[in-house]
Formats: sequence, C-alpha cells, structure tokens
Amino acid sequence: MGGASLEREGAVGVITIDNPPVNAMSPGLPGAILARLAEAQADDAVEAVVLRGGGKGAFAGADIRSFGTPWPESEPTLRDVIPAIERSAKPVTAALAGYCLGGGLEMALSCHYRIASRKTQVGQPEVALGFPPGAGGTQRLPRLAGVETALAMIVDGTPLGAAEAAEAGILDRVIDGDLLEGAVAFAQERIAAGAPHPLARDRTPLLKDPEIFAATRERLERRARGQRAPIACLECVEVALELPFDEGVRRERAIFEECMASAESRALRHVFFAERAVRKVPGIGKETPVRAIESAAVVGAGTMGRGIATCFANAGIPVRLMDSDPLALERALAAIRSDYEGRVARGRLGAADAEARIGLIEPIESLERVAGTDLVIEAVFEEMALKEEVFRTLDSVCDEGAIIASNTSYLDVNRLAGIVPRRRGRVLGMHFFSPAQVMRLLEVVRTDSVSPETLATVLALGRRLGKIAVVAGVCHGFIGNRMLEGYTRQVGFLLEEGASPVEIDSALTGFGMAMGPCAVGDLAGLDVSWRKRKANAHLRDPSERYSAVADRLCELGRFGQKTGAGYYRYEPGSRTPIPDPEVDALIADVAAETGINRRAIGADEIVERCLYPLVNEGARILDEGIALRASDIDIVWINGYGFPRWRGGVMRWADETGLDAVHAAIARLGESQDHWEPAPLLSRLASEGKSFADVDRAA
Ligand code: 3H9
Repeated sequence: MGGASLEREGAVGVITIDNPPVNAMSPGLPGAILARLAEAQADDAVEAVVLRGGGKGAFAGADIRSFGTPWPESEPTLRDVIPAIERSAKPVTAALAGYCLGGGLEMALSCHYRIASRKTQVGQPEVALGFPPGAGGTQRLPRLAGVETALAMIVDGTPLGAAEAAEAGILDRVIDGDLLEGAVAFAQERIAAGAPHPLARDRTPLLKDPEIFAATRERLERRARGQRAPIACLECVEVALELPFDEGVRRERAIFEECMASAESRALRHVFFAERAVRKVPGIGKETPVRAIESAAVVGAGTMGRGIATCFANAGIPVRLMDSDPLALERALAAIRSDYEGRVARGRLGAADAEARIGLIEPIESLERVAGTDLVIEAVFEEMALKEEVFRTLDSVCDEGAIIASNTSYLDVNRLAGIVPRRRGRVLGMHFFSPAQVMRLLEVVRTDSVSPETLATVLALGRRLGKIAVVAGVCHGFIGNRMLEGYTRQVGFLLEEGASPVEIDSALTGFGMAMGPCAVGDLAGLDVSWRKRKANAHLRDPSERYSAVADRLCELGRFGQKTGAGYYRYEPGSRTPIPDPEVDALIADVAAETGINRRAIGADEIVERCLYPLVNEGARILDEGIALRASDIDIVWINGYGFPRWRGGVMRWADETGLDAVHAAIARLGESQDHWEPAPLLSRLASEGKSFADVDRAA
C-alpha cells in the first residue's frame, strides 16, 4: 500500500511518496498524500511544497492491478489528490526522476511546476492498456504542451525525454545534479518570485494545425483497425478544445470508464502482466550464475543465420557467420549490408553506426573457426542428420564452457543434446522467428539436461538482443509452430470447401491478425513446409483428411513472393498480393478430385475454424507443461505470429469468448470433421466453468 512522508527543508515541505517498486497509486496511497498535503498547508513555516517519488523516483501512475477490483469505498483516489494540489495556496513543484507515466504525470500536471532529472521520461501510456488517461491528462496536457504534442503523446502512448518535455512546455526545468537539491532550490525561487503560480487548467489549449485531428483519425483507421482506445484518446483531446475545463474532465472520465470496461482493455492489461510474468522461470533466480557472452558464432548463412548474426551485431556483440559455401556467405553479407543501408536511407540508423555493426560480423568458411566464441547457434537446414553432424563437429572444436544452441523450429533438441554428452548441460534451443533481426519473439527451448546457468545466460542474452524470450519445452514445433499446424490445416480445408485466399485472409485480418495465413505463406515461402510434408509423408495417417492445395501450388513452382506466385501472384518488385484465377482453378480441381461440394463460407466460420485449433493445441501444450503458463502462449502468438495484442493473445481471447463456448464449437465441428478432438484440459475447464487464467493463477 505504501505511504507518504513530509520533511522540511527550510521553507520547503518535501513530500516523498513511497510505494515500491514504482510508486503506483495503490489504495491507501492517495489518502496518505492528501494527509501530508494538509499538514504542509497547516504548517506556517512551509511556504512551498515539493512532491517526489521515493526509491528510484518513478511515478508509474495508477495501480494497474487494482483495475477490475472495487476500490475501497472509504479510500480517496488520485482524483481527490489532483484538485487538492490545485487548491493549494502554496506552490507545489513535482520533482520527477526515472519514469513519470499515466496518473503519475496527471498528478504532476496538476502541480504548479514540474522539474525533472535529465534521464526522466514523461508519458501518457494508457492507450497501451486500452483506455485514455482518466485523471485529466487529456485536458491538461494540450493546455501545457499544445494540442499536436499532446495528441501524439496520448494517442501513441510514446513518452518524451526530459529535454523534449521541457521544450514542449511540460517541464519547467531539467536538473543535472542532485534532484532533491535542485527541487528545493527551484521551490525557493518560486517563493521569492511570489504569486501567481500558474495552473495548467487555467490555460487555453494551443492548436497550430487544424487538420491534425482528421489526419490522426485517418492514420488510426489504418493502423489501429478494430480498436477503440486510440480513437477514444483522440476524442478526449478534441474535447479539450470544445468544452470548458471541468466539463472536459467529466467527458474524459466517461470515455475512460467506457473503455476500462471493454474486452480490449481487459486483454491489454492481461498482456502487460503476461510480458512481466514470462520473465519468471522456475529454477532460475537472481542467485543463478549468468555467464558473460562476449562473442558468438552462427552456423549457416541462410535467411535465418544472417538475421541472427544481425541481431548480435545490433547488440554490439562480435559474431562470426559460418558457411562452407563461399557464395552463400557472399550473398548473406550482401543482404546484411543492404538491410543496414535500407535502415540508414530511412533515417533509422546513422551511416557510421551501420558500418560499425557490419564490422562486427566476421564471415568464416570452416566450422573450426568458431573456436573461442562463448556461444554458437546452429542455423543449418532443418534436417536432423545434418544438425547432428554439425553438433558433433562443434563439440570437438568449441571451448569447454561454450554454449551450443540450435535454431531448429521443430526438431528434438533433447536428441541434439544427447549427441554431445559431455556438454549436454550447455545445449538448448534458441528459436528465432523470421526475419530474425525484426521479430521480437525468441523461444528458448529447455532441454531435459540444460543447466540453470545456461538457461539463465540465454534468457539474459535474449534481453540484450532486444527479444522477448519465452521458455518452451521440447516437442515437435515447441509452442508456436506446434499450434500453427492446426491453423494451416484448416486453411487448406476451407480453400477446398469454397473460401478463396482473399476471403480467408480478409476474415483473419478483419479479426485483427497482422496478416492472413495465405499472404504469410507467400511471404515466408511455401517450399519450406512442402519439403517437410514430403519428408514426413510416411508418418501421415492415410485415412485422415489431407488438403493437397499447398502441395499442388509448390508442384507448379509457386513458392510465394520469391517466385512471383503462390496463393496470389505478384508483379515484379511488388509485394502486393493479386488474386489469381489460376489458383482458383487449381483449388476447384483439388476439391473436385476429393468430391467436395464447394459453398460460400462466411468470415465467422473462417475465424472459428482457424483459431479454435490454436486454442485446443494451446490447451494441450499447457497441460503437458511445454508452456509454463497460458499467458506465455499469448506472448508467443502476439510477438511471433501477429495475433492482435488488443485481443490479449490466443488463450486470453478464448477465456474472453468463454471456454464452454469454445469447447462446444470444437465438439460440434468434430461431429462432421477430422482433427477436432477437444483437448482434455479444455474439456475439464469448460465443464468446471473455469478459464486458462485460473490455471495460471493456481500454478
Ligand atoms: C493510469 O495511470 C490511469 C490514469 O490515467 C487514471 C487514473 C484514475 N501498476 O515493468 P517493470 C509493476 S494507468 C501496478 O518490470 P521496468 C510491474 O508489474 C497506468 N504495477 O520495471 C512489475 O511487477 P513484478 C499508466 C506496476 O523498470 C514491477 O512493477 N502507467 C505498474 O522495466 C516492475 O515493473 C503505465 O502504463 C503499475 N502502474 O519498467 C506504466 N507499473 O516485479 C506501466 C509497473 O511483480 N509501467 N508495475 O513483475 C511501466 O511502463 C513500467 O513498469 C515502468 C518500469 C516503465 C514504470
């Protein structure tokens, strides 16, 4: 619950708010602040007040955990603190350090003055939680910073650094030395200068660009399709121009409450905590030793290998990129250079930085040359025999303590660890997602024999590489790709039954997926999974339904964008999918051969049939312990497969839909189709009226 203390520094009363780790406004804290404010008002020796955060000084805003549970009736809230500050006869200065976000910034905006240490970030990130600021931020910020800056901060949720915030008029001073000393000195200056002390609420919002709302609305319609919160943020800022201050605050509050009650907000709040829970891994703690990774090597210079090498270079870690084929190596280096040049051209990176990063990648042609590196990632062709051979050689050339990781996306990493018995504690999977230098997801595949030290080292490395690392157990396809199988299987069936690639893709992008599955297949290349299907054809049960559509496309050399044709066709140099009558004819042929009567299929059926297999397999993965939590599965699908964050991920979406409804639909589909056996965990939770979140809570 935390508290607040009042100390006097001469004529300045310093209120320190203390609620570790980030001084969030939990129940009890607003009451404590009000009490200290009242004491400062009553103390004749106090002529000005400084409000600051204890610990590292952050003000993270409202306590996100408290949302959705009733606020104790007798307890004041942040919205009682804000008018009390504004009523203060003595000028109040907010002294900010670290982060000042959400309700934290709203409290600071109600103060007469704001100062901050140079590294402070100030922002209104509420949109990322599915609602606009709800304590006057949308009304005060445009009055202080101007409408354009406020709109960008509130709609996008992106914070400003202290220098920018000062320039925008949000901060009155940036302090380079000791913040408390600076704050007390600043407050004394205000005492000397005397009244009046300005309040944001008394100003008029300044609008420079009358087109800004229309332009932002148009941008949001494209970028935030299906979501309410970004538009709600825009509406609140518009209100600041249209209504007097107090009415504007009331309107903001009504919009805030409407959004807070939405499924979108519940989902986004879930993701906030899921992103933090994923870092907690049983058996790994602060005391687990972590090895320093100062150099690395990547074996195989294909698309994945070069993307992984780029990740290391981006993190400033020297990396050797090995391929025995000099041409492949040359192509990889050219692609890496072109990728960096593109970033320089788009203004994302300085030319010198790009050169420095390219300089960290050393091409090598023999496996022996990986010797001396701390970590080697094998990224060769997805074939067990080949990987085993690489592992054997690596075992003989790598340093004793080096970690060997496989970037396999499906294969048995336990078996690879068994190849190198001496170092099986230092073998695990690091499954990057393509393009590796862009995608944030990293599945860290925990073998049965991996040591806590190796796991902790790779998790820490994942963070250094800018990835969200999710621990997965060993099984075919781990978390993400194992679930993907049922999804793509239904795509094939739906095509045969009458849906076109465009209809399938539109139904799923309409749901919120970043891309539809046919367009994704064309982007990733259809030949990779074709090769896998051919290799595993003997394992398939011939009595089970199988769609040959994807195979037929590949037999025609339609591998996707790289061949100018896949589920769609592509004009040279363009990535825009164009529906292709040749594909429609091919699908109709396959359907006719299998005796399927084609029919019109609606978007709802497409969504249900593609997404319920994900939930069902997710339930098995959770039950088997392959994923540590349902929320980890959500993180995988949001960050690796374009599942909409605002729906909270696959498992959260299923919880929101109701597991009884999901279970009933799966059972119904199973009456007429193969592959719809409900997972035991799903059946159990549905019959008990429980959710995947209940499983996580009980763990
Ligand atoms: C709001 O203010 C609404 C108002 O407009 C209206 C009010 C009426 N609440 O991220 P970290 C926990 S909405 C509860 O690992 P970092 C977090 O879960 C709020 N808990 O550290 C974690 O716990 P654990 C608007 C919170 O240094 C621990 O603190 N504010 C909150 O990487 C450490 O967090 C935001 O959206 C919170 N508000 O990053 C800011 N914040 O150790 C949300 C953190 O048990 N917070 N925790 O896993 C952040 O963006 C980052 O946490 C922050 C620190 C940048 C502050």
